[in-house]
Amino acid sequence: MSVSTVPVVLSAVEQGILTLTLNRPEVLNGLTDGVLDAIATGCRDAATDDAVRVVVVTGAGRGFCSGQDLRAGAQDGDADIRSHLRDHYVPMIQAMRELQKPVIASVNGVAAGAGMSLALAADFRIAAESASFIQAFVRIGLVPDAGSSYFLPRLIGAARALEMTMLGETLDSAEALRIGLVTKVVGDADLPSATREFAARLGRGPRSAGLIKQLINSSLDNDLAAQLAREEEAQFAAAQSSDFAEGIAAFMGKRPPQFTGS
Ligand code: LHQ
Repeated sequence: MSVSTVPVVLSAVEQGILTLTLNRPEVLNGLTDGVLDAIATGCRDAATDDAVRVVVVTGAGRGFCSGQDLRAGAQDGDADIRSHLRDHYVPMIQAMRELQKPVIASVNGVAAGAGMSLALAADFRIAAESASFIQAFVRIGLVPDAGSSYFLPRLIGAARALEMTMLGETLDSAEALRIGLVTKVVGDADLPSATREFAARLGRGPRSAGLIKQLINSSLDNDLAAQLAREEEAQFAAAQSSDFAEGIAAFMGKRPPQFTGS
């Protein structure tokens, strides 16, 4: 038996942007434990790495991510879906959400099942024209997992979320843009440069950007009183940052600020 040494997720940092590329193109980047753990680790490491200001997740080849690798599951004889979700899917989704830095899904092709969940857990989705989105779970008799049932109604409303998850139909990128599922759609060849440009803009942001991510995400689960308390906490933290001092100095000096993310 030969063991492949090709990494299932490629990792590269360039100009403050950490790009995690799912690298199983022969199965449209189907998810294995190794892939899930590598994304989780990449996001956790990014939290403490000052060289990383933004994380991009994308796929090698013509697919973004086809969801759980259905063949790997069968091979492993992995009947315990609950521990599989708890031990590998949940940590990945939480690492992406808890990271106080922006995460962009650069959706280069089909995002199906938990592959769509992965895209939804990102803070922004930039899609190639040929990208598509499928809540494929129902097609094989399953329910949405890896956060799809949480993110989808919040992004597109309950009625549309029900339609997508119960019918399992394919949504093309134009329709995804129309209903607000993606930030922008670009030509296939332009996806890497459009992603870089968007990531670079976010990467020039201040320390408060990470706190803003937390605030907006918590607002969907909190009442007004709880959210006002969160704002107070976050504003206190932002006011301690050197980027706030820089923001004020730049305003007074009538010059653009140079934020460092600290
Ligand atoms: C694949 C896959 C794949 C393996 C394409 N696995 N090989 C589930 C269970 C347990 C625990 C946790 O959570 C979950 C959550 C889930 O994610 S359930 C949903 C799993 N995903 C799916 O059901 C999607 C399955 N794939 C498809 O429906 C199609 O491949 C899509 C619509 C994504 C793309 O269709 P096409 O563009 O026509 O490509 P293709 O079907 O020809 O696929 C290309 C190759 O990739 C092919 O292999 P082959 O050897 O024939 O060239 C596929 O078998 C393989 N592949 N998805 N998930």
